[in-house]
Amino acid sequence: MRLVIVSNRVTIPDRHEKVAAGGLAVALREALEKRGGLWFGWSGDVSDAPGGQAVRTVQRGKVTYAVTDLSESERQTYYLGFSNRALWPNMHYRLGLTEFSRTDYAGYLAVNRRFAKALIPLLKPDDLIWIHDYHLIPLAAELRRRGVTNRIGYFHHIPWPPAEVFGALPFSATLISTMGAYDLVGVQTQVDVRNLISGLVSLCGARVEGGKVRMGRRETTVQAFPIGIDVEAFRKLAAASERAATRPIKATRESLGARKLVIGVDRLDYSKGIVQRLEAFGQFLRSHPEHRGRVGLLQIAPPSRSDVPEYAELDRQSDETAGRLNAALGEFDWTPIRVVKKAYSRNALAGFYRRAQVGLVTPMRDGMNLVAKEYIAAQDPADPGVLVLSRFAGAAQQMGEALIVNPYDTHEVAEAIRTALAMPKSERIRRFERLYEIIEATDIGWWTQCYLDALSGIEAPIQDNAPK
Ligand code: ADQ
Repeated sequence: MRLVIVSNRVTIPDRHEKVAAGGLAVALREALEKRGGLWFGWSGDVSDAPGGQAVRTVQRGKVTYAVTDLSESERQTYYLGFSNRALWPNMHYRLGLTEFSRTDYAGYLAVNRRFAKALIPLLKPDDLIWIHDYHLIPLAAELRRRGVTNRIGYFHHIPWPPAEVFGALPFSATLISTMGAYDLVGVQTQVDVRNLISGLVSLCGARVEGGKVRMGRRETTVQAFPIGIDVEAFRKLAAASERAATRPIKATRESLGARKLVIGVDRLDYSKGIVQRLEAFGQFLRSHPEHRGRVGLLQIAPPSRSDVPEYAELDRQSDETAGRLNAALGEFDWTPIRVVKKAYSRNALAGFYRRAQVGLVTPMRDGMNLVAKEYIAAQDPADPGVLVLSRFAGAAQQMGEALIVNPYDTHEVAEAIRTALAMPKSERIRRFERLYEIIEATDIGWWTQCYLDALSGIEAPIQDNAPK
C-alpha cells in the first residue's frame, strides 16, 4: 500500500540536503521513502495570483511532494485565525485566550474542502492516507463526502482537552463529529484518549463498543501513540559535540567556564510556560543566594506565529521578565538569564543540552514535548544532567523518573532546580538510565511503525456514511 501523508506544512527537501533536520518531518519522510508515497499540504507560501493555488508536484526519489499555496485570506482565516487563535488555545486548555470568529471558521472549512478536492485526483484506490494535526480535522469527512473509501488515519499532535473545555468552542459538536470519518485517530496519551472519547460521546452521541467509537455505521479506533525522537541519532550528535569546535558550542563552553547551566528550549509559545519558567529561576536565585554567580539559565526561544497578537505579547513579556530579573539579580560579571531568540542546528542544540546540568521543560500544557526526550538522549551516560518536567506535558506520562513539577507553582519549580543541581551522581545515573530506556524503546521509528501497523491492520472501512 502506498502511503499518503497530509499535513498543514510540507517542506520539500533540498536536492543536495545532507543533514536531516530531525524529528517528525524526517521520520515521516523515511516512512514515505520506504514504501514510496505522496506528501500533500501547504507550501508555506502565500499567493493571490490567478492559478497561484494550483497544486505543484515535485519528485524526490520514491516520494512525490504535492504542494499548494494559500491565499492571504486563507492564511488569515484558516491558519492564523481558526487553527492558531481558536483551536490551539482551546486544546491547550486556555479558554481565556481562545478567539473565535465565524469568518475564520468558514475559512478553515473552506481550506479543508479545497485540500480534499485537490488531493482526490492524486489518490489511488489502495492508498493508506495519514492526516496530521488540528489544522486538518475535517479533511477525512470532506474526502468521504466525495466518495473516498480508503483507510484514513489522523494523528493529533497536541492535547485533546476535556469535553467541557472543547465544548466551549462554537461548532465544537460539528467539528468533533468529523472524527468519525477516520478509521484510526491517534493521540499522544491516555488522558487525550479519554477526553476525546468523552467529547465524542457527550457532544455528538457516539457509542463506545469494544474499545471503538461508533457513530452511525462507522467505527473509529481512538488510541494513544506517544511520539518519540530519533534517540540514537541525537545521542551521536551530542557525543560528537564534546569534540566539536563549532562556534556556538565552543563559545558557550568558554563563556560559561565552570558555571553550571540550566537550559530551556522551546518555540516562543504561551503553552510552553517560558515566562513562568523565568520567574521560577528568579525565585530559585532569591531563595538560594549561594547559587548566584554559579549557575545561569539559557532559554532558547525562536519566535513563532508572530502575526498572532498573543504571541507578540508573549515576546514582549519574556523580554520584560528576563530584563527585570537580570537587573535585580545580576552582577557586573554574571548575567543570570540569557534569552536567545534563534533557531539552532540539531548539532548545536545537542551540544547545548549535553553541556546543561538541568533541562527545564515546564510547559503549562503540551501534547508530548520532544525537547524532554532530546535532553535525555543528549546526556553523557557517565555524568548525566537532570530533567525537570511539567506534569502537564504528555511526556510526563512516560518519563516519571524526571523531577515532575507543577509549572503553575513557581516555588515548586524553583525547589526542583535546586534539587536537580544538588543531586548525587549515582541518583542522576539511575534516573537517566530509566529515562533513556523508555525513550529508546519508544523512539520515532517505533511510533511510525506502530501507527502504520494499526492503520493498515484495521478492516476496510464501511462504505461512506461519514457524518455530514
Ligand atoms: P512543538 O509545540 O513544536 O510540537 P516540541 O515537541 O517540543 O513542540 O518540538 C519542538 C521541536 O523544535 C524540537 O525538536 C526542538 O528541538 C525544536 N526546537 C525548538 N527550539 C528550537 C531552536 N531554537 N532551534 C532549533 N530547534 C528548536 C508539537 C506539539 C508537541 C509534540 C510535537 C510532536 O506541541 O507537544 O511533542 O508536536 O508531536
